[in-house]
Parts: sequence; C-alpha cells; structure tokens
Amino acid sequence: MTIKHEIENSILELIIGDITTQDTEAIANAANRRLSPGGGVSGAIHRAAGPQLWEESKTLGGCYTGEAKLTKGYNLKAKYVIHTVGPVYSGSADDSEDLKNCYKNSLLLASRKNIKSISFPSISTGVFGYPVKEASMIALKTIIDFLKEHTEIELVRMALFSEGDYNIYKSSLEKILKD
Ligand code: AR6
Repeated sequence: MTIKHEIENSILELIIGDITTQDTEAIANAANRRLSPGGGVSGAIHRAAGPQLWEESKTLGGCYTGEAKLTKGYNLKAKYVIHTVGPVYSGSADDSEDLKNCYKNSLLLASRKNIKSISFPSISTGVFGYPVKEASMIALKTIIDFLKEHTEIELVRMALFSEGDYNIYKSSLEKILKD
C-alpha cells in the first residue's frame, strides 16, 4: 500500500514499511536526547547501521527536543541519518510545537546538506506516547507547508510501521487536502 501526493515539484509518500530499509538519501531517527541507541526505531536504526553510528553520535553533544543532527548512515542503504528528538507526550501546548520543530528542523537540515529525499518514522508515537492521530496531523501539515516553500527536496516518505498507523496517516492526509 502506497499513497503518492504531489506538492509543487515534490512527492509526499505514505507507505507501510521499516525505516531501516528505506532507499532515500536520508532517514530520520526518532532519537533520545543523548543520541544513544535506545529502543524502538532508534535501536533498530543503530543495529542496522552498525556500531560506527553510535561512535559518531557520541561526538555530537546530544540533541535537544525538536532539534535535528546529522550523521552518516554507515551500513544502511541511506547515506545519512537525521536524528531528531520528539516530545514525550504530556498533553501540554508545547507538545505540538516541539513535534512540528522535529519535522521542520529535519527538513531544513536536509535542505542545507543538499539531501533530496528523506524518510521519516512516526516520531514520538511509540515510547514517547503521542497519540497517532494528533501526531499525524502535525507531521503531515508541517511537511506539506515545507514542501510548498522548498522545492529542492524531491521526496518525503512517511514509513509507517503498521497498517493501523498507515490508515490513520491516510485519513489525516485526506482531511488536510480537503480543508
Ligand atoms: N520502522 C518504522 N517505524 C518503526 C520501526 C521501524 N523499524 N520500529 C518502530 N517503529 P519509537 P518515539 C514505529 O518508540 O515514540 C527510543 O527508545 C513505532 O511503532 O521508536 O519517538 C529512543 O531512544 C512508532 O509508531 O519513537 C527514545 O528514547 C514510531 O515508530 C524513544 O524511544 C515511533 O516509535 C523515542 O520514542
């Protein structure tokens, strides 16, 4: 199952898939503030990339919530990993701003490094507890707004890990496009 939607000259894609096997130039990591391997997406990315990813990550001085940092991809198909730290869901107004910054700062970093394609997992919706429906609206709106202004990024792919998450993202995309 795949959805492709054109925004200006770029493509926004929704797929069901594993972030670690994506062939985009960069993949985003739902990281923690130390940029240590941890569990979830981050653990899977570190396992697939190999130990050099943690060696490089250690030199970066951590990452604040909403920020993004770049490393190489090592054994991954993707040449780069963009690490971003989502908010731990608390129900406060800061959550949405922090989550928005994750996508925006990751895309800005990609753009600055001349990266043309990037895959994202659904940031903050696992261990960090962000409700998927709310998170999907923020993720998609932020990506769409960015692609309207920045045609240099050719492809943004959301790699959703379950059919349930994919369906939620699909409904959110339909809703955003209708509004
Ligand atoms: N590919 C794509 N999506 C995945 C994969 C995968 N291989 N594995 C899990 N997901 P999470 P967070 C989905 O918990 O909520 C770590 O320990 C998963 O089903 O990885 O931002 C870090 O070190 C969920 O929908 O990220 C942090 O401490 C989504 O990816 C903390 O977890 C995000 O789940 C970050 O928590």
